[in-house]
Amino acid sequence: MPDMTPAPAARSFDALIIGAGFSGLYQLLCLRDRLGLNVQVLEAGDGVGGTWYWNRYPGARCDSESHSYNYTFSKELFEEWEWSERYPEQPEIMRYLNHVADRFDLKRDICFGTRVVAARHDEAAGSWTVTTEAGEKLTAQFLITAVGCLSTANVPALPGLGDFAGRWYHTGQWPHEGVDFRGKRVGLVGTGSTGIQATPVIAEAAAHLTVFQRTPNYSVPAHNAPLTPEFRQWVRHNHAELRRIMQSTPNGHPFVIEDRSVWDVTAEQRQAIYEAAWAKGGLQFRAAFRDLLVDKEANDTAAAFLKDKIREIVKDPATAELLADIDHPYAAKRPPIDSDYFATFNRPNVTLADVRRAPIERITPAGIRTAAAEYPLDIIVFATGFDAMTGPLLRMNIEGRDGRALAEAWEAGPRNYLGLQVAGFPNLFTITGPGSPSVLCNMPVAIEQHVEWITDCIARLRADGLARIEPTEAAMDDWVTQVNDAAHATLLPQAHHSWYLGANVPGKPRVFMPYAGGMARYRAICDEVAAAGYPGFMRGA
Ligand code: N01
Repeated sequence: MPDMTPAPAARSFDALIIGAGFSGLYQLLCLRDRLGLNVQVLEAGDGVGGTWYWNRYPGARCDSESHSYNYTFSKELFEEWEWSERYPEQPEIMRYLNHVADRFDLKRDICFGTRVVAARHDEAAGSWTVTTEAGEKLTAQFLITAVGCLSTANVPALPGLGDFAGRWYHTGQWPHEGVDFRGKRVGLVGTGSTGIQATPVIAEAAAHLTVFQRTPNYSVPAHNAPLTPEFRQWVRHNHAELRRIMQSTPNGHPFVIEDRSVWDVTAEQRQAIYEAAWAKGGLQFRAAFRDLLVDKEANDTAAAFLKDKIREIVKDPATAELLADIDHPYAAKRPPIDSDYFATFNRPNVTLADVRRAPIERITPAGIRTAAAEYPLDIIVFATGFDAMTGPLLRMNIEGRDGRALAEAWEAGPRNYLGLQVAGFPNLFTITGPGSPSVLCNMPVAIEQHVEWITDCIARLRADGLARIEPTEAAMDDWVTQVNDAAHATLLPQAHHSWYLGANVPGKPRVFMPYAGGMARYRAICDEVAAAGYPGFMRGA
């Protein structure tokens, strides 16, 4: 007898939010508690944390300073939380986000362990239907992606990986129980921010570590340390001032870029400035001069200083030359900061393998074979990054009006208006999507701006008795031009192997994805659009 049980009706909400990291949590709070909407968050992980839930690799730590790596929307929340170190470590960030979720009673509206596999807009109903991996369907008027920019792991398609007799891991999908490196021969592929953080920690534990370097990278010491009680007290008493600075600087950090050119000072003064910036450490190094990211010759002075530091630190001259053989301007790729990365190559149990000149040919059952040698390994760690920015959105199979796939709309690269909405995809908002400052900014600052803009936009829509909003094609075209122009006014596109350009994923369109015009300028543009009644958007009943 056929099963006559009717399919369960789709659960219906005002808004669905995908992801429970920094952005999803705050978006939930804003829509539920400020606007009074009926909201559900869908989260693939079994807990809050987003990027930080998955990236548990050894040494995982944020490169924003801790007092700026938090929400600022609540003075009370800001003042009651105390970070322990200059840069927050992954477990501490998880504690912070759990604290926020509990403090604002957010978890009751989050479905954990729920991965979204499809989202389709229904024009007649004016709603989105979201399908989960378990087959459940949920509908909502508004769909907001809070999926992060770096959440789709990029495991290189190396032949033979399936035959490897040891264990392999991607840093962005790290096992919760950790990995025991003791007595093991470990190969680490990738020298971006992740590889540079993980290398010293794995080297301490493993019998031997081989670092497979394709593109050498700059790195500035983090100089991580416990925060003093005096500093913590200063932070607690300066919420408004810190928020003001972070909201007014191009990268959303709590420091200002020096208003001087590399060419305003003598070579000796410049050297002293770089030495002081090196001694201070962190991302602030690139704030030493205002023209480091726009004038190649100015940038060359910083690049030369940093390469000299590598040669000073690394004792073996051949290894030092390989590490310092950097072919992109400083900070044109995301600049890593480290704790003893270069010094780690002085350890007797660490080897550097140059896979730019001698590429990896295949994974064998015993290890990694390059064009030059075979490296026997027990464990391979892929610190090979992410299908950044577009990857997390495209893998959800989003279909807008008339079933048009986002993947098709973005075939030649992402196109949207203000990094927030896509024509043909009504009421879909993408927090920190491509076309917004996102990864070029201290993320919580970028996230708060987007969440608050989206919240105000929905509130205005409802107050005006309207039900839908989407941008015009013309507004999108203009914004794509602005995103391009902003990138090309800087040196950023000169790093031809950068994930900002999608260059790390074979076959991905080479388009500079984030908006490089600076967070403060971007905020002003978004605010002007809202204040003017949303020109460039179509709002309707
Ligand atoms: O990834 P990446 P990541 N064979 O793409 C190499 C944030 N983050 O995870 O440059 C050999 O930067 C690749 O080489 P190449 C931060 O925004 C922040 O390190 O493509 N090598 C590169 O060396 C960061 O930028 C923090 O030639 C291969 C590396 O793998 C972003 O996340 C910490 C390869 C990937 O570097 C991503 O960083 C960590 C192959 N087939 C991450 N494929 C902090 O806050 C790729 N590579 C501190």
